[in-house]
Amino acid sequence: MVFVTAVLRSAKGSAKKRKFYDSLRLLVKAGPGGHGLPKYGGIGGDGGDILVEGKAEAKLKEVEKLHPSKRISAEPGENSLKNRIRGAKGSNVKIEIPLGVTLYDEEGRNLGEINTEGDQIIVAKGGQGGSATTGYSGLQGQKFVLTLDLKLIADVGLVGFPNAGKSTLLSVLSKAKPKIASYPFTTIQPNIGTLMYPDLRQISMADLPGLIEGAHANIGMGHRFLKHVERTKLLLLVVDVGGFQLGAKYQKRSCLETLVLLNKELELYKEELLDKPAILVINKMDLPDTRSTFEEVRTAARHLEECFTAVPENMRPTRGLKFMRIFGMSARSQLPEEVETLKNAVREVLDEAAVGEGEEDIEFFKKITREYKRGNPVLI
Ligand SMILES: Nc1nc2c(ncn2[C@@H]2O[C@H](COP(=O)(O)OP(=O)(O)OP(=O)(O)O)[C@@H](O)[C@H]2O)c(=O)[nH]1
Ligand SMILES: [Mg+2]
Repeated sequence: MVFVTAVLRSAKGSAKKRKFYDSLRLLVKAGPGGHGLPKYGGIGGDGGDILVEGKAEAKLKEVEKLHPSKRISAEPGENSLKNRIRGAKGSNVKIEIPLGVTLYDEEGRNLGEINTEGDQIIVAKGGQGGSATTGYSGLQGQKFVLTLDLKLIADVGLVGFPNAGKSTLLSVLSKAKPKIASYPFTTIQPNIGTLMYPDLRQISMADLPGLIEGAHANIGMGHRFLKHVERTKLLLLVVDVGGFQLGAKYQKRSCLETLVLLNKELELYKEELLDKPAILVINKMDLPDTRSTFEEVRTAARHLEECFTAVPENMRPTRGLKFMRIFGMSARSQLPEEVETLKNAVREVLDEAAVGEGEEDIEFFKKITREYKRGNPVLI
């Protein structure tokens, strides 16, 4: 018994150490305005604001360390004085936060996103200084619970059921050393690896915890991690050619069923995810008798919508993912030819997608030039 407790404690401790900070709540309180001086018509200084600024190397964990009470207050504005009729503004507080953070107020309203170094958003505005219009009392600053929600930014996101070989694949495509094991939910926090190319091009790839049926409704590791997929430009779906079974009590899903179910989970979470370019890897091809399943899944994946009948009606997606490339491979075998082919395909598909984006820009500029020539300048 002692032994079990000790093991549990140490497991708990290590999980704590490895905690991945992707969300932080802070009570922000902007400074109140200083009081005015009625006798002289003096105006109090405005209270200090609280603002956030994007910094590539910032970490939410560090923000928490700097503000362990999770309360951040800005200074009040100075009162109007006889010898200083206009009170000085209270100092602002700037919180440096990582890129890829969305800000929410306590009602869940989106206050904006920080995606680029130096981006700034005033989250809580200081109170106005007291003047004739306020009866010379300084007004209170804004005060609320701010949520900082971090979504990873990676070029490619690995998506798949647990145990499909996502982490193994990341470890063979990059130098990352994620934990790999033969049980589901080995990955409990996202890992990012970098794919390096001979011409020094680098592509980042995020290995995410496995998804299971109901992930959109937060079953399994679920929703919490699906949000990271939103920020990637390319989805790399990994399915186990042998299918998936969570445990003896659960229904076994064939390889094709897992693919359709992943499609469904992505769709239920956010339909736009289905518009992202995608690559499919049918993994574990080293296992015996996998050829016919591979052929079946490859053919089906080319027109996925036609195969939705493979799953019960309530699990069917309405729209299918479009795979730009489909591969069968064995991540564990690390065959250089397979690894190189996939690595190059990732790059090609990202580049093809980027060309698409460029074309949209060209269309946009053509449109504003046309409007401009017609004498209708367009505000951008
Ligand atoms: N036979 C075979 N086994 C593989 C292959 N790729 C991965 N595995 C094994 O499958 C198991 C799961 O691999 P992981 O890379 O941890 O799978 P994962 O998708 O990251 O799993 P989660 O983190 O739980 O979502 C490990 O035992 C791997 O060694 C493969 O190509 N062939
Ligand atoms: Mg993993």
